[in-house]
Amino acid sequence: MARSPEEALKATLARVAPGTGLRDGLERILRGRTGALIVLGSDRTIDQLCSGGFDIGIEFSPTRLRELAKMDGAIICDKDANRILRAAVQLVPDPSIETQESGTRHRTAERVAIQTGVPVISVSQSMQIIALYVHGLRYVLEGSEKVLARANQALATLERYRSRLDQVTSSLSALEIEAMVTVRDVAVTLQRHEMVRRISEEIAQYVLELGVDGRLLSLQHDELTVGRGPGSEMVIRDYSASRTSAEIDAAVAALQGIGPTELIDLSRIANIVGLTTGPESLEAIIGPRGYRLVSGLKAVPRAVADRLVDHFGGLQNLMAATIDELMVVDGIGEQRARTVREGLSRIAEASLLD
Ligand code: 3AT
Ligand code: 3AT
Ligand code: MN
Repeated sequence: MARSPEEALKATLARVAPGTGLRDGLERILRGRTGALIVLGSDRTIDQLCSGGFDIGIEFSPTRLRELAKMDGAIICDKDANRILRAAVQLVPDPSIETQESGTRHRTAERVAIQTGVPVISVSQSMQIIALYVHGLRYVLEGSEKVLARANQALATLERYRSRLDQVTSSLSALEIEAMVTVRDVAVTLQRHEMVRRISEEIAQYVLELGVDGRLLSLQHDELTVGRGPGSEMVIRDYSASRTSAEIDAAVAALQGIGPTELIDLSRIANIVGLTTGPESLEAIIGPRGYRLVSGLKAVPRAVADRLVDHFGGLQNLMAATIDELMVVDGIGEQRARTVREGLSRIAEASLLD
């Protein structure tokens, strides 16, 4: 299970979120002004860095953690913080590992996390902060009020981004019906999809970090994400030179991986998802295959929708198809052909009205 450092950090954030016993213990230590160095997990790599201390092997409790933190040295818990395994341990990580920290506690925390991949928590006595070290990442925990303030800003941003995405999406649909889509229109739609995805991801992390304090935020976030149409994948399938599902996945991943400055650059987006191969104009007209619009038709299963699009090789042909022509496609009987015909007409009318 090779998780990325970012995913491992998220898992650790969830483990120390408000409402957990571990967070309660950390807050007690902070209030008691003693400081602590806590290792979240015990395996051979950790054992090799441990010197001295006492084997304890008791069930975890916040008050026990706080009492043990009064001693010098580190506390070793199991990875879910269900048990406290050792206390007053001196950790001896590889001193050649680079660390940005000063102070023996924080240097040790960072080095142990990098060397073993096991998360380490430091509670600083002098600075009064709780920091997580996960692989090479450092994350300072903040009080729920501060996190909520940022989360609420992100929520407002998501709302604005979503309504802009809805606008460009319905304008794309209208242009598709009229066969007047340019590379620019597609790139803008993908850009907006990605902006929504990013801010939504950020909120999901706040929800995780807030634990029990994030319940309302979580509901508000859900409300802004349910009933969302298909994501960027459908747009890419409609327009990209990439065709196989592995290629489509790669294009989606490439879009999700680009930096914030590249995301402003429409030509770059067009290029990275395979809309164009060179510096062709953003104003070039391109036609959709039709996956996105057809996926909006009710009563047409995904596999049948795909066959339909593949058979007609473009939205315009599909729009022009008669009932008899539709019925040639495997999985389309007369009933379904009528439904498709009516559905497509409705989409056409709706987008002309917009
Ligand atoms: P006291 O009797 O409390 O003074 P101690 O052996 O209990 O000594 P602590 O763990 O309380 O020692 O550490 C006290 C400070 O000593 C913390 C740190 O600033 C310094 N210190 C400990 N070990 C090292 C080290 N290997 N290198 C540099 N400074 C160290
Ligand atoms: P504060 O911000 O003062 O809490 P610091 O990085 O300045 O942290 P200190 O040198 O003051 O750290 O050491 C404080 C305590 O941290 C001393 C000891 O209980 C613990 N500590 C430091 N290094 C280690 C280590 N290698 N293993 C176990 N405990 C350590
Ligand atoms: Mn200190």
